[in-house]
Amino acid sequence: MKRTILALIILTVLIAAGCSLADRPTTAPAAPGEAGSEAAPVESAGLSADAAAIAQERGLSPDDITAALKVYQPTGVHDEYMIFASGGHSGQVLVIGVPSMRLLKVIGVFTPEPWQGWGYGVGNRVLDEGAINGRTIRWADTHHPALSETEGDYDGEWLFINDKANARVAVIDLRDFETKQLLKNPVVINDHGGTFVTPNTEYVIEGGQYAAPLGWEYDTLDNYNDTYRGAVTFWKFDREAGRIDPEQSFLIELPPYWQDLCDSGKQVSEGWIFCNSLNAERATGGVEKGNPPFEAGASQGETDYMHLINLNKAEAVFQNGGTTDVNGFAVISLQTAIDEGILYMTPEPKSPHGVDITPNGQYMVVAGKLDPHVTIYSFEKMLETIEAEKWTTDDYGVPVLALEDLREAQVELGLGPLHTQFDDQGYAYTSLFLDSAVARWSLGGEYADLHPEEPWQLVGKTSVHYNIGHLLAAEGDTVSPDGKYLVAMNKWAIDRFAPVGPLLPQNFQLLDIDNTGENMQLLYDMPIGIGEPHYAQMIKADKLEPWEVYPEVGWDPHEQALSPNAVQLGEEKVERNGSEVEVFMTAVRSHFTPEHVEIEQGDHVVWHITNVEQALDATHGFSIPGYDINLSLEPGEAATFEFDAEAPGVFSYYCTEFCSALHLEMTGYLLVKPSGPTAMTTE
Ligand code: RUQ
Ligand code: CUA
Repeated sequence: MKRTILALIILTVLIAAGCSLADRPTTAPAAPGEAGSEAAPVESAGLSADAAAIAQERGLSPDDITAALKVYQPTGVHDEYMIFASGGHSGQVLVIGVPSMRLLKVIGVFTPEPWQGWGYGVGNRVLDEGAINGRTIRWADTHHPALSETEGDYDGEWLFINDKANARVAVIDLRDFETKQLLKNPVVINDHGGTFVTPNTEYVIEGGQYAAPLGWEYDTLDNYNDTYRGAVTFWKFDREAGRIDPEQSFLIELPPYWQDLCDSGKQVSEGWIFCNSLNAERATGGVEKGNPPFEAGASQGETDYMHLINLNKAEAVFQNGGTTDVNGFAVISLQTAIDEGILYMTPEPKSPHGVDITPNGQYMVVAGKLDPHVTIYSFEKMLETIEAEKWTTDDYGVPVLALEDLREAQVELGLGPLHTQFDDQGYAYTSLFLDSAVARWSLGGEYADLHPEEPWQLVGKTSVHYNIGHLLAAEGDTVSPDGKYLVAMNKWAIDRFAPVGPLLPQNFQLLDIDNTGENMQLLYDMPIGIGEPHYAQMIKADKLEPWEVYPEVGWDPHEQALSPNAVQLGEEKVERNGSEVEVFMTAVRSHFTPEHVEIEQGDHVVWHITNVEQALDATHGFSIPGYDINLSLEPGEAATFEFDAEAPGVFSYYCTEFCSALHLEMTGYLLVKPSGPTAMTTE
């Protein structure tokens, strides 16, 4: 009997998690034009005879034609929005234009990126900051990018992203779209619910995931309840310095409940942080020992816990020295968090995933993977309940506020609700993983006047292809969402694209949400051929002010300042000091100076190059074969790299960017003369 129940639980969870093949679409690929309602004659779209003939020949429906017209960007016309998307396992960030869905850039972050010279010479010093226990880590599982905010709105200045696998956080400067800092969390080994920022980017939040002893200590799973812990980290961002300051950062110890996603309070709820969790059962797995597998064990209970964290109080405790030290990092203990009124919890239905705060900051929206509803909690009711000291406690003594006391509404949406975004017309949008759909539903409270429907109701659903994870609307997680566009980030592509072997691309689908009511038109499919993107944010492109070229010739992008090693035209030279050789080189169309660098085997070489150009797009590359050197020198950029000339021989260095008609001539010889008696030299 017990076994049957276990089997049933496992089956339910498997199906719910989308692991069953039965819930995958098995239909043949859609025929062109199928997305359109009926095959109405193309003339109804009012096309010219030429255009109508093309549409006819390609089998395009009127809906296809409007979709095409909504996304097409004539040559030279820039996109209205820009998406910053996680690059998943690639460890990078993808930049995509909307509505065209054209890939604009892949930003090298945690992983070497040859075109940008990221990790082959100069990039190493940032990548090396991400080392763990002295081990170089050259990949990451990036999940949640976060644009910097001012008063709860994207300001276009900075971008942050987490590495779930290794609990690392990166800082990217949007003046040059380059990564400036990688940080390894010294207390936890993995994360998930990050990065998110507070409304003025004072803090970059990194939520936890799989509980473990803090500080990467060892303990057996028998002691799970006592020594395993969850965590949420608050990284202090220093805008002036353009860096996170670990000295001003701290972490709060949490019960071992597998904290999942987090979101920052805003407007009325500014100063609070909300994180959900998914294993209140504290299951420890061990299916091979006859225990329930994690997926069943962690899904037994009816509810998990949303964590309600008072950041203002936590900050005060940190500033008053109320922390302990773990691996040199400030930690607010669980007991302190309880005693100081920093931490409360409230139940949330079955294995929740996303927690998203409405633009006015008044509601926390939680979606449960195994529950067909979204649950809407009221921030005001939360404050009242805390004020009234009305709570029970969990096993660790954390105050637990009753769900009924905080609940504002519950809306039934469909199967597998995950994440929620907002628009400017009083609607929320929730991804439905199992239904493979985007649900539009109406918000209540002060939003009720913005739309014609009753508050807290499902309004419409649009099918997407397939198994959507996150979704993002234009500025859809800020205090002032734009509406207009929504992108479904689909985990499975199945039949959407021409086959490319067993590993299929993921599918970003663009939806038009610039209207009210049921109708959200699916406009475009964009295959993503790298990593597994998770979250992304969409910003109005005119909020970004990236540099066209570096501000001065000889600029060091890492320091964002003029480099002391800048080389100006006419100052090129090679200096020797014992076995130390220093090269000062310039690059300009279409030559390097010097073109001969003659050194001895065993020399240590420090090599500076400045691209002295200030013309838009006049980038040069620089590579030395055999020495793993590859740089990208954007206009004005100065770079320095070092190596030991261990291998003798003739190495032709050359420019790797097709910069001019005489690009192939942009080359030179590195002559490394063998030391000692040699066979190779003539004589
Ligand atoms: S999450 S699995 Cu953002 Cu839905 Cu990482
Ligand atoms: Cu410079 Cu090619």
